[in-house]
Amino acid sequence: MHLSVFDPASPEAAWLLWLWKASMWICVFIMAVVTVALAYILARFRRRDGGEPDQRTGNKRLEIAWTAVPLVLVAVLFALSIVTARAVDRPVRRAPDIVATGHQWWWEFRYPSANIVTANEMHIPVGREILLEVDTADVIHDFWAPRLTRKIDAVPGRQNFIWLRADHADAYFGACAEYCGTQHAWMLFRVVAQDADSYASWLAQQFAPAEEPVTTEAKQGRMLFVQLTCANCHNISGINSQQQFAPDLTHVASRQMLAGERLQNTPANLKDWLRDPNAIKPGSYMPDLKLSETDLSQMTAFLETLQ
Ligand code: HEC
Ligand SMILES: [Cu+2]
Repeated sequence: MHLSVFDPASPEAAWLLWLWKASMWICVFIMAVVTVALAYILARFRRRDGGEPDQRTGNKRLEIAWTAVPLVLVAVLFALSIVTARAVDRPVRRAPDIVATGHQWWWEFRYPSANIVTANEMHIPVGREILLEVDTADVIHDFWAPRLTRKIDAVPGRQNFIWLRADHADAYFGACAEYCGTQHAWMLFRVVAQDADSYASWLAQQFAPAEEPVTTEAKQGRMLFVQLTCANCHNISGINSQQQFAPDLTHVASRQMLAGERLQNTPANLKDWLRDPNAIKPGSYMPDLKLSETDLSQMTAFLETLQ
């Protein structure tokens, strides 16, 4: 998983790279003209024995040339930008496939028609145009999956839309691209593009309610989840519902990473997170719940059942 905008994996990202290259070559041209002119002028008009070269003011032809040429270049850049914008930002005439909501400091991904919700790991089917609605629960964030499409801000009180498509099955890097507070740098996410079959089974798995724990330890953990305040912030379908303040945990164990890509999702890391979230992500809105070592083991055992 890498972030390079130079390796586009969708038509939209390819358009953006094309625009970038066109602008770059125009800039290279300007720089070449300026450098050559400067070198020529330095050599040709350097001070010689005869003292100062003769001084002149005003040259209509030159003035017209250095007004007209930049004007043309700006017009060309403008036209290229319009063409790219039209290709990337197509009109929105239907309901979104996915609603991405930025939170300090994690991403919620809601699939209205499949009735599922997940965090920091967005799955999409390969080769299909996905319409994404981008919202925020608090401050301004920015959704950016550089190999898949352009950036788009998540602005309070606004619904923004963006088209997205991945041409190959892969995991694509994503980030919040608008400074949004202390843990902005750990507000990363991934887009997992899958073929139709594995995407369908992912949807089915995420839709299923949380599994009932079997072991005593996990059962204890489930009880703790309800007794402690976890359920005030986190949703686990089948236990409580409709909490949207924090990541949905119904299938937390199925995800690759935790806390906006800050940690690999392993039992040991999960336990560390529960021990003191602020030691791992200082400023995080998940409080240290002062769990005992026994509580930690039970809670971890329970969360690990949530495949
Ligand atoms: C005050 C609200 C609040 C409470 C109470 C709370 N959490 Fe959290 N939790 C959060 C927030 C916010 C995050 C996201 C942190 C981030 O990534 O910046 C989070 C993240 C997590 C994550 C990582 C999820 C992921 O996919 O990245 C787990 C697991 C978790 N909490 C478990 C628990 C458990 C278990 C409890 C109870 C012992 C609990 N939380 C109590 C707010 C809360
Ligand atoms: Cu941010």
